Amino acid sequence: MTPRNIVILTGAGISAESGLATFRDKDGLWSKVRIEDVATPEAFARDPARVHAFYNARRAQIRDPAIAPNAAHLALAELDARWPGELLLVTQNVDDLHARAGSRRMVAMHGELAKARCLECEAVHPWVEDLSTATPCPACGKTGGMRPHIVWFGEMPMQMDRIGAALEACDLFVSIGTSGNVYPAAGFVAEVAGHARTLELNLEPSAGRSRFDEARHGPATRLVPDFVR
Ligand code: BJW
Repeated sequence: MTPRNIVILTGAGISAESGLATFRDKDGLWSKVRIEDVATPEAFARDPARVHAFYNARRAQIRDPAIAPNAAHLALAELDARWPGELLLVTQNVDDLHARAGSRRMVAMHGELAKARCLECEAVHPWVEDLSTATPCPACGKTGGMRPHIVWFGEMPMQMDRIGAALEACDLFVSIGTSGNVYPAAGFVAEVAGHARTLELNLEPSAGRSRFDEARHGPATRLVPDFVR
C-alpha cells in the first residue's frame, strides 16, 4: 500500500557528513564534555558561563561557510515539497540544516542553536551572537536570564502535541541517523507500531533496531536520496 502520511525522525547522523559531530559516536560531543556539565538545567544554574561557552562555539560552527546541508537534507526537502499527503519532519538536531535545505513542515523538538530565550519574560529571539551572563533580553531588557533555546535533559521537548498527532495519523515512520538512546524520540517507533510501517536508515543498527519493520544501514547521503527518489 502506498503511504499517505509520513513522519520522519532525524538525529545527528544526518548532519555528520556536513561536518557536524554526533553525540555518541567515537569522537562524538559526549566523549569530550560531560552531559551533566553542559546539557542540564542544573548545569546552567551552577555554571552558566561554561554552558554558554559550549553553545556559543556550536552556534558559531553552524555559521561556518563550510557547514552546509548535504544530499540527505536536500532529499528530505524535495520530498516535503512534492509529497501530497501529510508529512512531518521531526528533528532532534539543533543545527539549522533542514531549514536551510528547504524543509518547511518540520519541528525542531530539541530546540535551535540559532535562537535564545529569556528566562524572565520567556520571549524567544533569533540569535547569532555569543550569549553571556551579561546579555540583555531584547524584549524585557533584563540581564542574566538569556539561555540557549535548547532542550536539556529533564526538560520537555518542544511541540509534543503536534508530534503526537502526526505519529497517530502516520502510516509510514522513518528514523534517520539517530542512535535511539534518547527519549521520548526513541519511543516513537513503538508508538506507531500497529498502524505504520517503520523504516530505519542509519550508519549502523541503532539501539531500537529490533522495533523496526525494515532497516537499511549506510551513510545518510546515500540512503536518504535512494529512499526519496
Ligand atoms: C550516521 C552517520 C551517517 C553517524 N549517516 N547515520 C530512563 C528511561 C527513559 C527515559 C529516561 C530515563 N532517564 C531519563 C530519561 C529521559 C531523558 C533520556 O532519554 N535519557 C536517556 C539518555 C536515558 N530524556 C529527556 O530528559 C528528554 N526530556 C524528557 O524526557 O521529558 C519528559 C517527557 C516525558 C514524556 C514525553 C515527553 C517528555 C529531553 C532530552 C534532551 C536531549 N538533549 C540533547 C542535547 C541538547 C541538544 C544539543 O545540545 O545539541 O539532544 S542530548 C543529544 O542526544 C541531543 C540529541 O538530539 C539527542 C539524540 O542524539 P542522536 O541524534 O541520536 O545522536 P547520537 O550521536 O546518539 O547518534 C547518532 C547516530 O547517527 C548513530 O547511531 C550513528 O551510527 C549514526 N550516524 N554518521 C547515517 N553519515
